[in-house]
Amino acid sequence: MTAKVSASEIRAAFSGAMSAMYRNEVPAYGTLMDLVAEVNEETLAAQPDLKARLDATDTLERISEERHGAIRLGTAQELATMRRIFAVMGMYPVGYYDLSTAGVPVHSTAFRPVGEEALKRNPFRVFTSLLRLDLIADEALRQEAAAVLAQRQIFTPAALALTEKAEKEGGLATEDAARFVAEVLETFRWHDKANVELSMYHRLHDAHRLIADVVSFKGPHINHLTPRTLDIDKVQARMPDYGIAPKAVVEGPPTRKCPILLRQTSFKALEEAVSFQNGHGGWEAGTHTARFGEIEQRGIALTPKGRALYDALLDETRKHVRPAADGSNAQAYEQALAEVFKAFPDDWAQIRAEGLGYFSYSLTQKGANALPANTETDTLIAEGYICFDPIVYEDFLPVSAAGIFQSNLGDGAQQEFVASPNQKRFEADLGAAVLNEFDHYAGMEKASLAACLANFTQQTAAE
Ligand code: OOG
Ligand code: NI
Repeated sequence: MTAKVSASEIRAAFSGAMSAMYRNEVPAYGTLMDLVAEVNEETLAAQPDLKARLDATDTLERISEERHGAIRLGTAQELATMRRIFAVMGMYPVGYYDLSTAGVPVHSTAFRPVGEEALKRNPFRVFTSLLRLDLIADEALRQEAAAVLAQRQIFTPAALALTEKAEKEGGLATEDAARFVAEVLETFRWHDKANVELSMYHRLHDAHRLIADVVSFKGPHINHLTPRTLDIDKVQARMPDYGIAPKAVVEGPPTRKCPILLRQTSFKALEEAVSFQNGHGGWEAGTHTARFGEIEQRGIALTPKGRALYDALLDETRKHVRPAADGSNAQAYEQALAEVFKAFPDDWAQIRAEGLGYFSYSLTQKGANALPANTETDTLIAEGYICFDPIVYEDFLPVSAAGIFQSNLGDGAQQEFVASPNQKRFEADLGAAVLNEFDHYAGMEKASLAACLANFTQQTAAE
């Protein structure tokens, strides 16, 4: 039997290939990457402590690499097949996000590596949305859109064959893995020739811009990639100097000493030339706006209690000031956000004491030398035997995601849908249940504490 390439290696190769393709397709994205690398370098130079910490826990040279991308699929079958393809790369569906409440007719999950080792090797994930034609009022248009989608095949025959092979044989050998990456990349490629006529595109677009984006094309073009920044405010502020237009506000929590969850911002999607079918076997010129670049900065994963507080504070902020798409009240929004979030503790020990966040526990030198028996965890911490570090949030936030969607659908594209989360339907279409992210973080926390305390049992047993 030939040796198999690990799923994480395939994912790393895929993430690299995707990055190269997207930079080439969207030059503004390359500019954003350069800006992110520059700001990350400055931040590390100014904060030697941060640099030392990242050096110990992360791979410093990969700090500015892509952390995620996003696609929008049209049918249940596309989603189910995508799940099998991502599984070959060690990416599994985590979380369910209903975006209907935010005026976007999709629901989503994030395919991502699960577990510390895999995340460390390569954290690349893909936010994957499924279009919900059921939210479109116009029955005739809904049927036409479904008919167009039923005609397309977004995967290459070789991608499907290699996925089957990987499933049967428990992985892929070197050559097959390389071929797999190249074939799967095809699904994410941009197509400047539309599947539909311009008149149909306009009708889809009028129903919702996102429907036009999904239905009009041969495949689910990657619509953005997202590197990690160590200072999101700085990158946001500098984007205009680099000739790229940032969205109005940074999504998520405000700037804090102890970062929580996820902050993200993007540059606005570009208008690109597209050829539409003219109905006589020829083409007619038009444009479409879909592709952009995004950046993210992550903080601690919150417990259900912490998350409820976060959601409540965000809600309250937005009751005072709703960020306008044109940026006219961006400053007022940021001020309100900072003010309201004063109610969220900004100190690790307090966040831990109040049960708001998940932490990873480890023994200090003192604890490794000798761990006193039958002692409460809090006492072991207070006396310096055990220390705790925040567990990083690896998932997404529906309000933030909606903000990213909206800013790229153009101003004035706001639309109301009846809130209709339907996780059961999504999972039936996916062909699997999504993992619950809270269970996952709680498990990591518990395991880290158990590992500390196991040390204690071993020592006493040896005595
Ligand atoms: C996905 C938007 C959501 C994020 O980072 O929250 C997202 C999309 O526009 O397709 O990527
Ligand atoms: Ni994103």
